[in-house]
Amino acid sequence: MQPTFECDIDAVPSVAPGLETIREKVVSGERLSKQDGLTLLAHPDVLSLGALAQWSALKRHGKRVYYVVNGHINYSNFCTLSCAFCSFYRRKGKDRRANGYEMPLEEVFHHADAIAGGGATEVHIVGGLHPDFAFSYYTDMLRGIRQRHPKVGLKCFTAIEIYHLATLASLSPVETLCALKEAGLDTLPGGGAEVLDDGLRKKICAGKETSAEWLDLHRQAHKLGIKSNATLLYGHVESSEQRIDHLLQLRELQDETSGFQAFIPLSYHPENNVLKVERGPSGFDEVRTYAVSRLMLDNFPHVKAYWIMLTVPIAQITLAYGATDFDGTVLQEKIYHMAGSDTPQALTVGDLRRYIKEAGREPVERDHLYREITRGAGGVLDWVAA
Ligand code: V47
Repeated sequence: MQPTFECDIDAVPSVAPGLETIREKVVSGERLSKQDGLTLLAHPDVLSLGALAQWSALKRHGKRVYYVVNGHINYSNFCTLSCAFCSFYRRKGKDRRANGYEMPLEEVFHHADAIAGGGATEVHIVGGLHPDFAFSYYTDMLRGIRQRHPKVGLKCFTAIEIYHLATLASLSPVETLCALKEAGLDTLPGGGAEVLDDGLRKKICAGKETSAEWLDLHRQAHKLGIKSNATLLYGHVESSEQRIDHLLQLRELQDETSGFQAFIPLSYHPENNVLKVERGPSGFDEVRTYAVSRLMLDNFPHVKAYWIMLTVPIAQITLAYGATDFDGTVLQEKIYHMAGSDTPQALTVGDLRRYIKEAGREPVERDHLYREITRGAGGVLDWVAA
């Protein structure tokens, strides 16, 4: 039998010695400083971090935890970059490794049909920086899916892909975003942020846009009314200070635009790439990073548990460490599976709801804009008024 979940939001969370001042700040709504972030990251008592982050999550959303019925399309892994942490990319014509692929648009549409046919409200599309696809490949992709599935949210292309498309189209990044929006783009995923530290970027993703450029692309998207997410790739060669500085830069941009919907900590998977790290982050580091993210990013609506890379059990535990979004049914993910993730390729809605309930929370289906959804007989969608 499941124990009942009782959490009194009016009760002050109890914490280990050394965290009392931070607790007072959290409870009174005072913003945490860089030093607070470093103190939290270094603190050995993860249960205290969980108590604080869970209190903060419950204060925002009550017991509600959101999930989305979605699918991923990774249209090609050919890429002009060779990021050291990435196991997904292949250099077209220059790579002796197998598994390079690219999808003709008909194949993309076929996958989109399967995802939408399974009741999805969001399709997440990203790929490598393909060396010879034309800009029209991307706009035709969006138009084609939009025409076939007018209601499905299209969360497509990282900031890094958008810069690449801007070069292809000889447009500015803002003009490129406008053209993609006109073709059907709804929101941007949070990829490509890695760690917002230019010295480190030179080591782990040489040739990729700078931190300021990643932030500016999201700033411009937000100004155009395009909501987005942000990620942090952690648990490799970055320092604690770099992690916290990353969060502070995101928090500052969110103060300016309010355009981020969710933050996703991405734990590093070390297989099949050249960034020499013996193992990825431990379970303790994962839940600690979730809690610290929830507490530092006081202006982000959600921290998202991406079970594909966390594993389902750890993802479920992050619901006690500040996560309020459990992403998602995720049909057909490739990036993590090529980096050694052995999680399943998809979960059913029944699985997702059960995992959330087991954590003592109430599952709430959302769409790509976090509008609540109810499904009538036969899975017919009904958007609950915001
Ligand atoms: O930017 C690549 C990461 C990201 C590895 O916005 C790796 O809802 C760990 O951004 N180990 C792409 N991480 C995925 C992404 C994402 C995922 C889920 C949801 C959302 C969202 C966005 O994957 C890349 C990079 O940071 N990545 N290789 C690896 N070996």
